Amino acid sequence: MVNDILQQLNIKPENSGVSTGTVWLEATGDYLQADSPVDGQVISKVKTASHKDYDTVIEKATAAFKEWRLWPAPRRGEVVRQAGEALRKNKEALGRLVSYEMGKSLQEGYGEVQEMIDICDFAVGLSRQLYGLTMHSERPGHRMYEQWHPLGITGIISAFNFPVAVWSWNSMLAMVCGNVCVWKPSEKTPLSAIACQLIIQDVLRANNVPEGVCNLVTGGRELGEWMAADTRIPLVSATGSTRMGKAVGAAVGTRLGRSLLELGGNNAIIISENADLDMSLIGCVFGAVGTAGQRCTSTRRLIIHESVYEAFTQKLVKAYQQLRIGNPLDENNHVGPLIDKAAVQLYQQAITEVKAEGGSFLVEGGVLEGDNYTSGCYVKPCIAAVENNFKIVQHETFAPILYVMKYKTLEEAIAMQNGVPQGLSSAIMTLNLREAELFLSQTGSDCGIANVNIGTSGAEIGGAFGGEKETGGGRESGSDAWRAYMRRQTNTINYSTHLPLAQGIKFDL
Ligand code: UN1
Repeated sequence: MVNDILQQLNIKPENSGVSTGTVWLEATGDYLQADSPVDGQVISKVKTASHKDYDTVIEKATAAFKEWRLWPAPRRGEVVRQAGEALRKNKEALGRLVSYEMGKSLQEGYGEVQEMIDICDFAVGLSRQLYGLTMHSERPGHRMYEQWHPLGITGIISAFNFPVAVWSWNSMLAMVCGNVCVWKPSEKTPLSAIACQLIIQDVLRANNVPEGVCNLVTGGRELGEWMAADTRIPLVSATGSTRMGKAVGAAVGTRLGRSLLELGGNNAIIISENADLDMSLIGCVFGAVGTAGQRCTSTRRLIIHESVYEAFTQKLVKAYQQLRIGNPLDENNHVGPLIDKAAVQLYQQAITEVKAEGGSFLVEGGVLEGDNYTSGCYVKPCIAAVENNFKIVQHETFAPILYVMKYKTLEEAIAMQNGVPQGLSSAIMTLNLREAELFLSQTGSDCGIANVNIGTSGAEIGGAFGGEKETGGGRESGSDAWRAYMRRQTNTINYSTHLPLAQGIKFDL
């Protein structure tokens, strides 16, 4: 079945990992093995970008920008519209590949491709709405307005957990804005990236899009470092760990480039005494175990009012007992594997640390063994009762470990929710208007995303996506996130016969 998908997507046993959008380059870097955490099989080999290949791509991208920026934005939007159509046609196959290469459930694989389709639609509309403001000048016979111009190359560094959607959020917006893109996907999921490139290359060719508008470079950490330091890349958009983001942000900052950072989360849901507990359960369990806890929006902490703590944790434990862990391509399973054995180790270490700090487990974790789990990447979602100030609780562990804790007053709960270094997503479950509004107010959640009566994960593409503090401050996807991909120019035009100076300054010759 996997071979069918590879064939359908035109992925070979050996692939070049370097493309300029319309042309595949003969890559000259090392080989990367693409394997699956589902069954531990090597899927195929990818030749990565050497420094020379990288340079070639950046040169092509630089040249392509000179032409691409001249295309009217709605015409660029038409290319993106067709990219969306191509993704629609390939949703099933690409969703399956994402599920197999990354390990998320098939439903979530399809959901990820759906996000790509939706962002294409969004970007098409946006291509006619790259609005600037007009201002009233303080001088007679003058007009002031602002325009938004493209920046140049947008570097996109994406993570394994959303191997394709994050690229589309960035690239589809960047492209309608008139930028060209250079994408470095995670070295853990190169095939999903190659598949995307193959899907859109026909669209690019059919529309005579210049070579170098939509580029792919594969490789490891070094490649990311080249991009961060490269003055030819005015904007680097990076998604991943806080450690990676600090390095990228510092390198880009040293050259006063722009970075758009979308880093770790430590997302909490407050379960109020006024919550609908049955409804809350779905949001909490999906948030904690969906994608095996490997979303940056995964629910890591539940802050539960003491009066409903027993009742709600009992519901949770019961729900966890019903979870089916196994091959994510089998739609009967809820939870797939972690991305690799290194992730399994981090999960185990975290459990050890929780115990060492005095936490106790309501649902025990563990690594699964046996015929269905031969890759060694399947773990049990677990729940631990902890204190918010435990060192391990302050840290984002990319695994299905859910921390629960009690609160007495909402002020205390909000302080706990905000009392971590990260600030991505947050939620409150309550039917009480005062509680909900306080949570959303300036004294409430300090996160980029704050929800009422839904969980922390599964944000829609229409809103701006990102968070505060160690999450990095960047916003991607919907709303006016497009502005990050453009430069603003303020224009003042004098159509009078005089040249009056601003601020009433007199300067006569
Ligand atoms: C991520 O985990 O990097 O909100 C992105 C969500 C998805 C995106 C997550 N729409 O869960």
